[in-house]
Amino acid sequence: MSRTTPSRRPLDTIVVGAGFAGLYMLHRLRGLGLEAQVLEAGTDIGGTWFWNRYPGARCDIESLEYSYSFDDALQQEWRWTERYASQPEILKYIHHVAERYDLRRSIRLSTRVVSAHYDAAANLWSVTTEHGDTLRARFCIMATGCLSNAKLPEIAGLADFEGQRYHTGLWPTAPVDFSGMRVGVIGTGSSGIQVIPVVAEQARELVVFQRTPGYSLPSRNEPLDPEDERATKQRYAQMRKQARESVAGVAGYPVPTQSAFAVDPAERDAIYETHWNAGRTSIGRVFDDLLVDAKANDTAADFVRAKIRAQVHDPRTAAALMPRDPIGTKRVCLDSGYYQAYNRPNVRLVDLRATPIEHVTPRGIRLRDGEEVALDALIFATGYDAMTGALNAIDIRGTEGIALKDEWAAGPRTLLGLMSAGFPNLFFITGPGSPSVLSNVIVCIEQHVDWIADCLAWMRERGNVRIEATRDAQDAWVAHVNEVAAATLFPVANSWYMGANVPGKARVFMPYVGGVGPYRKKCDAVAAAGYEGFAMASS
Ligand code: NA7
Repeated sequence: MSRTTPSRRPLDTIVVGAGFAGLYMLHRLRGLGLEAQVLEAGTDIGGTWFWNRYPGARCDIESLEYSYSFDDALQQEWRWTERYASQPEILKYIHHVAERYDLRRSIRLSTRVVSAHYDAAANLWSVTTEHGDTLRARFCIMATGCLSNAKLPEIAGLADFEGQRYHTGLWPTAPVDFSGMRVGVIGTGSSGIQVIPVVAEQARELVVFQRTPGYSLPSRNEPLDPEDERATKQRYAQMRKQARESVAGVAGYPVPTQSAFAVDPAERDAIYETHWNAGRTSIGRVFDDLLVDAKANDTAADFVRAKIRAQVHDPRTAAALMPRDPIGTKRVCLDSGYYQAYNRPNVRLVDLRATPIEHVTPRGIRLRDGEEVALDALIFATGYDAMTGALNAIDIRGTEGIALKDEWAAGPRTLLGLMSAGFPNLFFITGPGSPSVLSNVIVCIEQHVDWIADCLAWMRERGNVRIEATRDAQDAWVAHVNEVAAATLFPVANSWYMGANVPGKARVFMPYVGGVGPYRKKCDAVAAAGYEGFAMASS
């Protein structure tokens, strides 16, 4: 690895993506004296927080925790204004970080990567962009995000619609005003639940097309109290440590130690009530059997269903909004006035289980019962080809030209979510097989970036230039990931964790459910044992 490389010679590293992961990776690589080029498809940095600028977009992890921890001066000096930060504020933070560490000079914007091919003879990755130019580097690091490949629904006639069209994950940079318009929203996951109450206030009419109702709890978002902020910042080191050792990357969620049936029903409901009032998604983790025992899960699910029912005036709408999956097997949402939006006279819910969409027409949506819902604008809050979508969108080829897409046809195969056998010197940040989307992802991003940076430093000290996951270690890790998932209720739901939202995608539980803290320990142990399970080479 060279420390200074003329631009036409191969780089040390290419990083794909300039979101939270890519930016911190760049900072760490610079710290090691490695030359890095970041390639970013967007017209600006920010990743998820660049693309998801729909009205109401907000983080569902508290701002004091959903932020970098690598520099105490940064975390002490940055001031968050709300308990849960809005998209504009998070993007402002990301811009601040880029300026503060002078990152922009190594980032090429508006540059989508179309292929990444490993040249075994040269031990280099050739990365080609949409503009046709090719860069070469010893290491290629995918910071492409878990939820970055936006997905449109498979509905006939989509292209015929003559009104305005938006996807929450590809929102335009210019503000959109829905005043006076008839707007349709398809999808009621986190994004739909956030966009619906805001658009309901603007639009003349809002029609929500719901396929599967989810669980949402009130966020109880509020301005950050300066005293609370000061107190939190005083114990930041301890809080960050707790988050790193926790199950979900968030401090203050003690690991549950008792069954939902260890307490009587009145006491249980009182406990649920406390969590309902806390403005967090902790309700699904109160007891140790909620995610493994369907009957235990029902006690929490029934509690939340009753709360939903109580918020919605029209009994038919309330009934259609009742979720049926076990609570927690799809991401539990936090909202600001979602259920109340259905009490507005200009908002209507169409339950697609009862009345499916026949097709989209130039003027709206025709339902199977013959009604045509007239619309001026359609918002797709239909999610992502999650976890593997952004990687499979790039033609990634490893040794002997094998395609990552083919290797992963029956589900992603990685060692620790960090590398895949057959693809030397290619790293994934928060890849499938790591806790990633089941956690406060910033904690996992920092952990992966640090692990990769330490690994590169370790290799350089020993003159190693090549690292690859071994098949045996990878097989064992994939088996472990599947085994822990199979012991939970997660595989029961048709979730994007399972690839169930993409027709033809293998139904495999992709993230690692073993917990952020235990996972970190495993990664650290592997590194301490000289990167056990990874093969290294010095030429
Ligand atoms: P999600 O959570 O994948 O939600 C997508 C929603 O769109 C969900 O309600 C889907 O229903 C619905 N959907 C998808 N396809 C269709 C079709 N064809 N017809 C009707 N409805 C459809 O994506 P989000 O963007 O809300 O959230 C993703 C993550 O981002 C979230 O977990 C946070 O981590 C941040 P389904 O449930 O599949 O029946």
